[in-house]
Amino acid sequence: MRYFRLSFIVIAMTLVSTSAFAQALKSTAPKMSDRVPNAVRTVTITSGDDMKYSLTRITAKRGETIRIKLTSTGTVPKIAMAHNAVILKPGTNVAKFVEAGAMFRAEDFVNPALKASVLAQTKFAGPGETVELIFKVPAAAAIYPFVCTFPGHLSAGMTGTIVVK
Ligand SMILES: [Cu+2]
Repeated sequence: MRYFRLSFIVIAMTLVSTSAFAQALKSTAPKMSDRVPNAVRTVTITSGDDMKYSLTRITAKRGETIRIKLTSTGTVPKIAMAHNAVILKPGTNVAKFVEAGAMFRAEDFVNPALKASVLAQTKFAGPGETVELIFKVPAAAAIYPFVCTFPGHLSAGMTGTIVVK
């Protein structure tokens, strides 16, 4: 009799703790609506002190959402060497855009007057840091340039394109 009572208690406790556990899981799991749009594809890019993107051509589907993760693998202090990725509207003159931002360090070297040309941008990554952006690709074929706005980096070759077919 005692044995049965004991096993009853054990089963009851197991049930309680299992449902408590399930409840805890339920409350911490993010709701679908809290998440970034589903089917986000992550594209990983690195760049070091050589001021080059590891990937300069990204192909994307119309209407898809991509996340670009940019990691700096360099060692030069951030004040002198930092990298970002700024996606620009098709047809933007990239050289002129970067040149116009050179005086705007506080604005991540993006001239506020040219903000309308920016479709998405990361923050700056210093050594070992990773930054990211989310870009909802418009539903039309186009070529979107992206560039690092840190002065001097475009002339070192730090630019690429997102090709949407
Ligand atoms: Cu850079």
